[in-house]
Amino acid sequence: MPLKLEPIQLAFLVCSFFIVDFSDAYLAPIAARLPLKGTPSPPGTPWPEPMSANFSISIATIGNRDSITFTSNLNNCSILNSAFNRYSPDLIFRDLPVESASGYPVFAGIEIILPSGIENQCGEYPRLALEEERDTYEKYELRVEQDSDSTVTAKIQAWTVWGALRGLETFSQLIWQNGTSNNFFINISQIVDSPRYPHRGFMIDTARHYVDIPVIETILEAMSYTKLNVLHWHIVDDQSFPFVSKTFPELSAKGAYLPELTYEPEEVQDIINYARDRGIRVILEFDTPGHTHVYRKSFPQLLTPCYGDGVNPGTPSPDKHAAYEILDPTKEFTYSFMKQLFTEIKNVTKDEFIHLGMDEVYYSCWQSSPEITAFMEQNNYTEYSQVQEHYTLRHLDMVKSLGAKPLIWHDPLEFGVNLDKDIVLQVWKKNGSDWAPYLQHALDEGYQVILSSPWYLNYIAYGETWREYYESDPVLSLPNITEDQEKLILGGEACVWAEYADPTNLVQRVFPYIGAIAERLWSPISTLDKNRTDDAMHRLDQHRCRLLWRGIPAQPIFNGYCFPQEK
Ligand code: CP6
Repeated sequence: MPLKLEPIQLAFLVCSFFIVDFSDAYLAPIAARLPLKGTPSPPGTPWPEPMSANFSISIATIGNRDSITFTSNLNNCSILNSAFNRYSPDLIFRDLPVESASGYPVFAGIEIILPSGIENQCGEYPRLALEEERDTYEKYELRVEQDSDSTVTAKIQAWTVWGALRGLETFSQLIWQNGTSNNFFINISQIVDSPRYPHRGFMIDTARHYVDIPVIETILEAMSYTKLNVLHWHIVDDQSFPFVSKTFPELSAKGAYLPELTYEPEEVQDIINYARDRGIRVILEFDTPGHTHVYRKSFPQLLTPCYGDGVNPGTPSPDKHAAYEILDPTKEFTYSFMKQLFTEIKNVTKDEFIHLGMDEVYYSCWQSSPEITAFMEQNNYTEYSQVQEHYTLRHLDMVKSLGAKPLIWHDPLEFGVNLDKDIVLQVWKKNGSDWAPYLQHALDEGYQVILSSPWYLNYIAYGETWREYYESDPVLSLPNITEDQEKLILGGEACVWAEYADPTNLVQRVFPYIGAIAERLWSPISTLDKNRTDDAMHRLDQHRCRLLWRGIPAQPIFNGYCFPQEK
């Protein structure tokens, strides 16, 4: 059967040579957004942009709702089976009846091809790919091709189950609906894809506001639509302690906002497993020695007592923020308590990394304390940074002795604390809008880094703020970066500090803007070539509509509407 063109395909074919006025019937959503800069993307364009993709204008029709069938040479793999259930007719077609369009080859299913002998991966958790694995860990090749019997099949070849999941997501994005008809199509295409960075994360903060578990699951599901692979869970902070520790139940009994607003260890593990099914790691953060005010409610002896006005002796307007929120580094009790707590955390988490915080250690309370002064004299310390170093190094050693890899915010480096080079630093600071010197500093000192400074999603502003996220590039922003330093960049994380975010606005705040960051971390640097941000706008807009299609309440990024059948 010859391959035919739909008018919309023709429009895009012609468009690559001439500027054409798109027909409203096929391109209503895009037309409603005109005039826009950049080149509109054909329907079925995936986000984030693959490393390499070749889309033919030849298309196949989807026969009916049950045409999306899966086969694999890896049998009984629960991770794959759960993915086959997720990429369901409901996800792809919502509740629409699907009708075969006559005159086209018919789509006949998806085949997953994995290397033999990797069955054990189906019982594992995703992890940070080792340097030598980076080219294959999440790589997939996706071919939509016409077979000899003239049906069309999709073949996904991958090297790990995680790569197969990425390929399935891309596959699901290739299917497009022809206008408001019940005809769905997929283009003949070849895609070879692998991420630029192995760590592509999102940080949630469940201490400033509690986030119910279904909302966390929605976030994880939507993260998988954009190939993000790390949930960094900033689970406790000054304001509340929602994690239920079996060793120290008083922490949440007194520190959670309400007894119901907590996460049992079993619930944390359920979330870890939910994430695992989507190829997402969960890294738990228990922030110390700062941001620990909440421990005062149950274990006040853990905190450094502040003197005078509670902060600085003789200071007329105390900075209440700094009062009673830094652990007491002079007491053995602090270290033995933390060892017990982190032993429990190590047993709950499945990831080799634990985030230890270490950010924003204010010295004012220590400065007010005669015990700290005596401790410094005893140890021959002349700087408060040496007190910070004392706590930091003991805590890092303890967590390493439990078999975990520490990840911390980069503050200790900025305060001159000497750290081992096996510590991964997360760079969050910026000076005005200038963050590159902080990243360069960490690289100059030889640390592996995760970048967050340009990617705070907690700000709201009138305008196209996603463009700045999109154009913030860890490599292009550092004019003096060396090749060896480039290898130290593991990736990045978007963060929502949740003082002003809770389940009423969190998902909308994050999606689809986080897509801009996800593409920066997944796709080749060529997505930053001249005017490509304008092109990306069309694709991100399409991705936002896809999120709505799948039930994620993603914010608009510009004027217009998504589905003719809705508005
Ligand atoms: N909470 C914790 C925060 C912040 C940090 N740690 C933070 C403060 C200001 C900005 C960004 C983040 N709210 N625990 C710093 C990592 Cl602008």
